[in-house]
Amino acid sequence: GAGVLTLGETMLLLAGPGVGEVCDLDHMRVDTGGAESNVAIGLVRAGVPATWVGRVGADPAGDRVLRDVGQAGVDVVAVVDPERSTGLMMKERLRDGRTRVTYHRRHSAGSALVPEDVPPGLVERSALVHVTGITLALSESARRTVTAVLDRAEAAGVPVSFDVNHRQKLLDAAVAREHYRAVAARAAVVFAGDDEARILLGAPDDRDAPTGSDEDLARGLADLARGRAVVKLGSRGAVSVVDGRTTRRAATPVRVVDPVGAGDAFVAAWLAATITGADPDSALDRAADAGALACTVPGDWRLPAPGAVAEVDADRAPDPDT
Ligand code: KDG
Repeated sequence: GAGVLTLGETMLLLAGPGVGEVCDLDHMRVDTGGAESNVAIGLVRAGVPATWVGRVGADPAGDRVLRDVGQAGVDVVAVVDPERSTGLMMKERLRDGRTRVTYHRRHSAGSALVPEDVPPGLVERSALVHVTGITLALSESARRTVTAVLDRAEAAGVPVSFDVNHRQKLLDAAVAREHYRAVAARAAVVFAGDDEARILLGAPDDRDAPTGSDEDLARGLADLARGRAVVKLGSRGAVSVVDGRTTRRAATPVRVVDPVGAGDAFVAAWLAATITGADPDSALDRAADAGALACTVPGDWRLPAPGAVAEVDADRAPDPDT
């Protein structure tokens, strides 16, 4: 296969230049972001070709999305939908250090993805298909699109990667759980935060988490999937289970500027390493380093300029959930 295929919604992103709320800010930085295109960009950066399928509106925000993802070297296969607007996301850095994300994406072009948006042959000639729980949560048709792509991948013998990426603002965990489990069961590898792993592994009528160790969570997820799982623990590092081998890594210490997108950089680096033949230990090392580096700059997929040295600050490691 040629490279990695992914699909999902990428939005225009407005972010405050520093600490402050939208109510008080005079100007915001214009950028773009979407979990799946972030992963595609990370893959290309690591030397693995990637294709992103998505839908944008016939509007300037859509133009910007297509330009950013395309200029990063990703093959863009997009439908321009004249009936709907490109989704929008705002990021504010609050005084207490937290990042607040607000979506303007209900009924957006990106959420109107349909199975026909993925051209014949595209899944079939890929080395891997990467999907996330965000697409499952966008709409019924987006969910159908993921299922159709998984059917096609299965028929063609193409492995699937699944990052849970639970977004409580889009879908309640109790509802999302069955969708996540269904996709995880068809995936060669599942990525999840510890909280997300608990959503998948908890009993359906009991939203209280199982109380196992991180390693237990990773093993539980690997059992649910086809033998491979990676649990992202933010500032506590990561644990992977690959065909029975459990690996634990501490987080790479960095000064966190913006943790959003760190999870996507982590996933991209792990997939790129694994596709190019790295062993589970070095794949986890590269993933942890990539996730940490992504925390050192604002933006969901940008990295520090080549040669820039990330400041090391052991007290401020990456946040979970990102
Ligand atoms: O994973 C980072 C994403 O949260 C961000 O880029 C936007 O896709 C996004 C989402 O739905 O939150």
